[in-house]
Amino acid sequence: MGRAMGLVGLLLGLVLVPAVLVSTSLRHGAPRTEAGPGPAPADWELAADAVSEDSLWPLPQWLRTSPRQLQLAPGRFQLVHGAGSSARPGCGLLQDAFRRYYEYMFGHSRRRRWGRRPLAARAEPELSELQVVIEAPDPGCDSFPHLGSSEAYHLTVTEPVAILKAYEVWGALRGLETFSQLVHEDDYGSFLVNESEINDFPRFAHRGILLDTSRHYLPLKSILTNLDAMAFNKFNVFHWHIVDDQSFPYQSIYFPELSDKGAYSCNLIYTPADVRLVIEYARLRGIRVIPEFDTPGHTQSWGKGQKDLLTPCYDGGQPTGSFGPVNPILNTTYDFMTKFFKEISSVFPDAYIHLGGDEVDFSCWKSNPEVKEFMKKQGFGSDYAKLESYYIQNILDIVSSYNKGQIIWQEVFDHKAQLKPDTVVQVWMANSYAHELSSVTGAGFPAVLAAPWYLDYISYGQDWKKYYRVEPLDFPGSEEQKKLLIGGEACLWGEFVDATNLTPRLWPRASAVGERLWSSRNVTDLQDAYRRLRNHRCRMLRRGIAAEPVFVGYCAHEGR
Ligand code: CP6
Repeated sequence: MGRAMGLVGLLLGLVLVPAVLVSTSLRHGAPRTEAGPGPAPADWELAADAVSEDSLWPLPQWLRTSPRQLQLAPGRFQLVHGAGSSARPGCGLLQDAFRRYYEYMFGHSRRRRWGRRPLAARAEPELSELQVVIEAPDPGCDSFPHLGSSEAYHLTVTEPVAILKAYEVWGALRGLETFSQLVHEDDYGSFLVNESEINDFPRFAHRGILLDTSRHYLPLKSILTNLDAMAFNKFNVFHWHIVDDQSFPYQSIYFPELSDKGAYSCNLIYTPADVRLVIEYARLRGIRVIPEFDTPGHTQSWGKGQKDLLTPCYDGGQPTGSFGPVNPILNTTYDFMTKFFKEISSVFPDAYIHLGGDEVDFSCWKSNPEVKEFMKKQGFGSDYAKLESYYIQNILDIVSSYNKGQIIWQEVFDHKAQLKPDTVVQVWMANSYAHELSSVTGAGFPAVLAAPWYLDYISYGQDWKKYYRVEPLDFPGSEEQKKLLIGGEACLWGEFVDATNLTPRLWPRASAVGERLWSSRNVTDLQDAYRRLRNHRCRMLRRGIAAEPVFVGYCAHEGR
């Protein structure tokens, strides 16, 4: 197959006049400028001639496209390691990605046998290969992505071969996604790509999606599908809010009773093998898995399988039989947490663990006489935020001793816990989040913004625009402070979400967040975004993601 392709490539090269890039359009994260004169088509109308940049999402940082198109023959086109790449064919991560992206580009066409013109019927020269070159001495095929990973890549699509250069495999994954987005199928089943050059890198290093598997269990399949969709949108963090009040689906190795008693049912759990599968599936897509084990609040389900972990609540001097947050005054609590987080630190390879710390209700602590006694002894007075900080600092120390970094919700910072210098503070409260970002970064802590992106909230109309319009760096602060905002997350809390509605609720609304966190600050043209987002949504559908419609219209592949 490789030799045949070489021959055809050579023939095409001889027959066709080698054209220079005729008229190029240049974009530097700026809105489309090449729209012709005359009235713009109604925005639900399909453009007559698709070009590669019509469906790029998120928009690359720098891109130049030519009207000159090349043709790809599914039977001959190959994704290969380029000369000088440090990655070998033994790089499983890239081999897997090559297979995936070949399928995304051409896979669906095999089901359509009729209506395809032979390659020769089109005049376009052929693009025979995409050569992928990894430039770092160690390509990172067997490593895990991390906050400091390079996701930058450079892509040139010119006759007869396209070249994708990246420092590490993570950039190659992002570049493969972009390349696959450039390739489009015309009405006759030919695959075309405009000659292009792209230089791209993310604006923010942390671009996350939060899924909640406690309020409703999410089958493995839903989680994996979502990881696919994340890769299509260049997200790189899966924030797994795995347990909460309602259920404890994480099957612990040291403490199996937690899920035996705390899961909704013995089938609705994530076994160690399930967790390994999620982590590996994510890794192959350049996605980090950050588990959240939220304490001391949001822990009702923990109490079922771990005696004396939660604080007994009192009323009129008597225990009521109900329980509050984790009991912060017992040594047994910290013995448990030491063992528990030892397990978590080894099961999850990411350098960070999310420790929660949000929404701690003090009423039960206030009712408990032993807690009151402890408060007195510690000199906390009646300031229960001090007790909360005391607890969290102990947990932070435990987790640090396992060499893990920590992420916490904003209240832990607000309540003045002593935090290690690199503790990441996640800002979730919608009221005055800009001010909060100022305080957090002003105190020198890295921050992740979630507040404007609660996608479980729904309303009539195109609310993606609201998410898209957010400018994360619009908060008062110095240049140094701005650098401390490492990214953001779109959150899908699970109270009203399970496997039946997860995908359409999240996509393509989360795509708006994806572009805001990846693309240049000046990519703000809503009309241009609308046009690209509709095409991007149709592509997600073709790739098996049941993304909801952006607005009225149809997808070209529908009905096939
Ligand atoms: N669950 C947990 C939640 C929320 C938080 N933590 C939450 C609170 C308010 C809104 C949305 C979500 N459901 N564990 C807060 C981070 Cl508006």
